[in-house]
Amino acid sequence: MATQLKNLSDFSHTTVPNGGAFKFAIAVAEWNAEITGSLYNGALETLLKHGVSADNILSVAVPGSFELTAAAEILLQKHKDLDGVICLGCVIQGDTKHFDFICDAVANGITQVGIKHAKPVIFGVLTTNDQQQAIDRAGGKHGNKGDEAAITALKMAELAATV
Ligand code: DLZ
Repeated sequence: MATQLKNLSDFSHTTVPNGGAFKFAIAVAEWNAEITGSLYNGALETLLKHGVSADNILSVAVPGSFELTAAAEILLQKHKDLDGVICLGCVIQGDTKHFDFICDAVANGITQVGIKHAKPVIFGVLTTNDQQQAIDRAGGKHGNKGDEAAITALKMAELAATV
C-alpha cells in the first residue's frame, strides 16, 4: 500500500524507531582515542536505549579513520544479517594535507559502501579544526555525535526495512 507523508512534522527528530529487530556493527578509529571512545560510548548507549540487543551489536576497532571504509565493507560482506554499520572517527586538522585526504576518502568511501550494499553506513566522523571542537562534539557542549550517528542508523535501518 502506498504511504504518504502528510507534513514536515513527519520528519520529527523525536521519533526514533525501536531497534529490537535490528543488528548493527560499530567501527571505531583508534586515532584520537579519547574522543572516539566517547563517540563509541554514546553510540552504544543510544542503540541499547532504543531497544537494540547487546548481542546484536558487533564492535570493532580500526587504526585510523581512513580504515573505516574497509572495515564497513568487510563487516557487511562477512555478516550478511547486519542492518547497518556506524563508523566513528575523529580527524583533527594538522599542518599538512593529510586531513583533507582522510576526510575526503572516508566520506566518499563509506558512501560507496552504503550504496553498494543498500544499507546504512553512517558517517560519525568528526572533522575539526582543533581538539576543543572535537571535545565539544564528543559529549561536550555540542552534544555527542556518536548518539546522533546511532539515531541516524536506527532511522535508516527502519527505512530500509519498511520502504
Ligand atoms: C595519519 C593520520 C593523521 C595524521 N591524522 C589522523 C587523524 O586526525 N584522525 C584519524 O582518525 N586518523 C589519522 N591518521 C591515520 C589515518 O586515518 C590512517 O590510519 C593512516 O593513514 C594509515 O592508513
